[in-house]
Amino acid sequence: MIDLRSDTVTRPTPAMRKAMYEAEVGDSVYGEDPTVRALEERTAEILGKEAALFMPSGTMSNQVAVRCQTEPGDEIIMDYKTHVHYYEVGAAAALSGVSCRMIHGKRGIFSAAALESAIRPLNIHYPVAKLVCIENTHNKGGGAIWPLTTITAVERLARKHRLRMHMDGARLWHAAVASGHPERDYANHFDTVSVCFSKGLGAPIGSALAGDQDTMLRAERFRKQFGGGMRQAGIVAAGALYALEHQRERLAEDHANARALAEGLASLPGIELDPHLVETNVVNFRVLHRPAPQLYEDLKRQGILVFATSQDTIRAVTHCDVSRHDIETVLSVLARSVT
Ligand code: TLP
Repeated sequence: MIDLRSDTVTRPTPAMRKAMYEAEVGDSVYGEDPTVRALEERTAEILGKEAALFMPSGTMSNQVAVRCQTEPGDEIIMDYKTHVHYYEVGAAAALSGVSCRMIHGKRGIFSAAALESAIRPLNIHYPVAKLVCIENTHNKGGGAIWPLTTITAVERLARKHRLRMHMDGARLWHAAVASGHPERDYANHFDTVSVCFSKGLGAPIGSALAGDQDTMLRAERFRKQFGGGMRQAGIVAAGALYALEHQRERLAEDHANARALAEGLASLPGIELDPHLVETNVVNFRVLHRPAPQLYEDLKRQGILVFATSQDTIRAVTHCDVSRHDIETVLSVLARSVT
């Protein structure tokens, strides 16, 4: 199978498994797992933050970030297709008791002006806005990278209104490699940043939330409350640490493969997409002449997995287990299947 459903499907390499096998471990809830601590320190260093906390999943990192920066009844503001709201099972409402105020951005990205119109004045009828969330790269936005100038303007406005800033950086590594701006240049603008090790970086499990010491102390309590306090987690942290040190640079290959896929797709008659919009490893395209779920089934029968994201759109994500040869195979199968 060529699996383009997501970059979450990657398998650990033999070298990564060896690092996991050999990991020194301890009870991480007591702060005694040396491998978890090493991963947290390295993550904080890369992001330029005081501290980081290892988490079981990106969803938990995001939701702990929401919980530790809001109180029930508050409001958080983000683009309407942001993972925190769109794909996290209503957790912001269920676990933090907050409502989500939506901005209709472009490919997941919104301007300071759009944020300004979403911020309501203090009034007895309105929830109090506390947090702005942005996602970089933006998953539903087709892997779009937030320009630093836009982030800077959004932050300036958020600070003026005393709002805190969270970045879902599940794929921040991709933004850094593709833009040439190191992760910390983005992270600088945020109080909290979540990152994932189990997507493009190829580790089997894990995420981290980073921020200042005080916020991370609060986050640690909510991680425990949400059931995310892990014990000998060094086994999995070792995979994440290996991924962090060895698999970041190679993301450029995934971006090149995504671009090759996009360019090939754009030349097929039954498909609509603009390859120039493919900046990282996510390729979203429209299927013009058949229902996307039907094309999905057809591809599956031919050994290719994609994600039908609606009746007429498909998402394909490149990652370390997909080669250039696989991309060529996918293009030749699609050329026969799209019409
Ligand atoms: N995204 C998954 C699905 O949930 C859609 C995927 O296949 O892309 N932030 C972003 C931007 C994400 O894309 C994801 C996963 C998460 C957070 C959640 O990470 P996990 O799956 O570790 O909870």
